[in-house]
Amino acid sequence: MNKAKFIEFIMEAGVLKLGEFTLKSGRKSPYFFNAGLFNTGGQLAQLAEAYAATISDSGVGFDVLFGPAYKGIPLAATTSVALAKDFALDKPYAFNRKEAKDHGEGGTIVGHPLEGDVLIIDDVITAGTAIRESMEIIRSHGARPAGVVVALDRMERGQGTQSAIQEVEAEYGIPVFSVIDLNDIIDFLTEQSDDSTILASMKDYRANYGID
Ligand code: OMP
Repeated sequence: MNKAKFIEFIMEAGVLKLGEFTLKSGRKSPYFFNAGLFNTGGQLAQLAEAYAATISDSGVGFDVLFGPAYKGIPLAATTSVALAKDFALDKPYAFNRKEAKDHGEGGTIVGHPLEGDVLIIDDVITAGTAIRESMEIIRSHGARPAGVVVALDRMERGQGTQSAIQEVEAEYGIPVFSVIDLNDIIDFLTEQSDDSTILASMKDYRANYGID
């Protein structure tokens, strides 16, 4: 699926919405990507295929695919299926519980133990807060982060003047890959949409919160 087809897909699924939204960071955004709204098997299959293609194209080496709770759980599960079926890459996967269990199997990690090089799969990076939490989980299990793959890179400034993704790459020495980024959405809207107000607010947002 190329980028334009992926953007059509997420708009039709109601996952990418245009309007007015307040983000976790407090920023007011003219668009929002809600991965929780992928809610059919067919949609998950298409989404997983897009993540798997991005991982395969990146060539990143890893031992375990890790999806942080909650939204990362179906992403890790379905993407590992797509990697095995479509890309002959049968990799272990894992996710965490938010609450530790003190009986039965115990612990916070479900699936394969977090060991070796761990590729994180998540929905969106804005300011990088959620991704840093995943890094801590991986390190606390004695494993190493190998990289991050997200559906959408919002291309926003992180804690300093660089983008959140550049900061994560520099701080942890790992690559970050995305299926699409904000520029892809703006390019798509430039070609498809005749609503110049939306396009203008997207560009304003990029000018305010993006990097130079
Ligand atoms: P950071 O932790 O700032 O990188 O923001 C990423 C998280 O914000 C995601 O994991 C979501 O919980 C949420 N989010 C979205 O899901 N979609 C968006 O378009 C924007 C955000 C957000 O609040 O920044």
